[in-house]
Amino acid sequence: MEKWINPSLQDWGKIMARPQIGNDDLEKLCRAIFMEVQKEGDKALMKYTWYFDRVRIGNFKVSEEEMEEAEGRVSPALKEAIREAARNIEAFHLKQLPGSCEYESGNGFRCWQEVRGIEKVGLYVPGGSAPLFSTVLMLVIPARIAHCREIVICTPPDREGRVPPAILWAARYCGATAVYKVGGVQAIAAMTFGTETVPRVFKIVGPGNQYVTAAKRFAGNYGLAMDMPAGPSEVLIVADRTARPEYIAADLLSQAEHGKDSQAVFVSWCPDMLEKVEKEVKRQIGLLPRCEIARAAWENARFVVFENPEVCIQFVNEYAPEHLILNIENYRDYIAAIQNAGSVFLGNYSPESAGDYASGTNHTLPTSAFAKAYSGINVDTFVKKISFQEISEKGLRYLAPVLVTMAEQEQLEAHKNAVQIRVTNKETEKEA
Ligand code: HSO
Ligand code: ZN
Repeated sequence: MEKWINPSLQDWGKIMARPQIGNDDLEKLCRAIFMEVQKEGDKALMKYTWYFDRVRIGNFKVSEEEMEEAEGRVSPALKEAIREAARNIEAFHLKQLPGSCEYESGNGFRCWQEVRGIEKVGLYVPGGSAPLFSTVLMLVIPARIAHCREIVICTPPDREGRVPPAILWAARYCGATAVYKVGGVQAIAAMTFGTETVPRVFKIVGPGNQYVTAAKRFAGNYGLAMDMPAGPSEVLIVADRTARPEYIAADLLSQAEHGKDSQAVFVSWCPDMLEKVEKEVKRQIGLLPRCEIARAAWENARFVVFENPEVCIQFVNEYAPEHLILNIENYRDYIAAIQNAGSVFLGNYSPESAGDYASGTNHTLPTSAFAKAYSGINVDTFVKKISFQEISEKGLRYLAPVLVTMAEQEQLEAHKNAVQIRVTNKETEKEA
């Protein structure tokens, strides 16, 4: 852990540095795999699944029998927990569904906008040491609320060629159309072109490692949309003396246990809080089953004392954390000043874990300061908007002088004609 006391502005860059993501080699790898998947389809998926995941898969689509088997392998307690989480996530995301809007000019024309779900979306659910089935809820539920017609999931198989039962159960429960046992760059390529078994989609959404992220960017060359680039997970906690050091330590460690590259940042204007939190972290970290990962991540942790609350908030907005926890007494006073963050947790009783799983907010969020320009996953991620207009003859006559003047200035004669051909007086035409 690195400690800073009242760092000067020049040092902020060092404090805020995240691990670099993206490089040329990844693009080369993507190009090779994409080309092969485009040409060879499933055959290429089999080759790369053997190469990267060390398993031979005959059929990538999770079968009905596998789904049934998963049903029996998920405990009733976990099913009930998933149901409650899904209820909250659904209720919150339902509120996000955008409606149509209209402009009525009063001069014979009107414009409006309608919302449509993206027809086919591909959701990527990462594998790894502890597969996070909660991500299934966070991706499928908003896609379903947005009325996406086809919601497919790609997720890597384990060495036995299986997908964790909780992922399959959650996928079916939340309403995914199908699950495919394929991960990595090859999965993204499969959803870009479509293969014999994996369907082509229009947008790819979901977290992933640097390979998956590079592949999502690469899919843009073929017209696919994506959600946002993903980097290692991070949390920034701001606390004052009303905060409980043991809570802060627990939250920092819940971040640290995600991965060795996770980043936990703690800032305060109360210097004594730093010592207290550090002591708590030392006590709690050794008790964690994933303490090896947490200890490695702790190397990237940063503890910073700033002059006052205002400077803390200024730092928050510069850092643009994926998760922000405001553990301060009068946190409401600071909400309006928060400009850049993925998701914010307020007060002593809002741990990040609540939003990770079940309170209703989404946990797929912008990392690496992308919160300056990107939102986390929400219903908007899965919709697009179409604009309409209806102009009456009277309306076009009203607009004609504007349109003609502008078309003349841009020297686009055909544009001008398209207006004039409609408004030129029929009687005058006959006489001419
Ligand atoms: N904190 C992670 C999400 C997660 N945590 C899933 C537990 N399971 C990234 O926001
Ligand atoms: Zn988490």
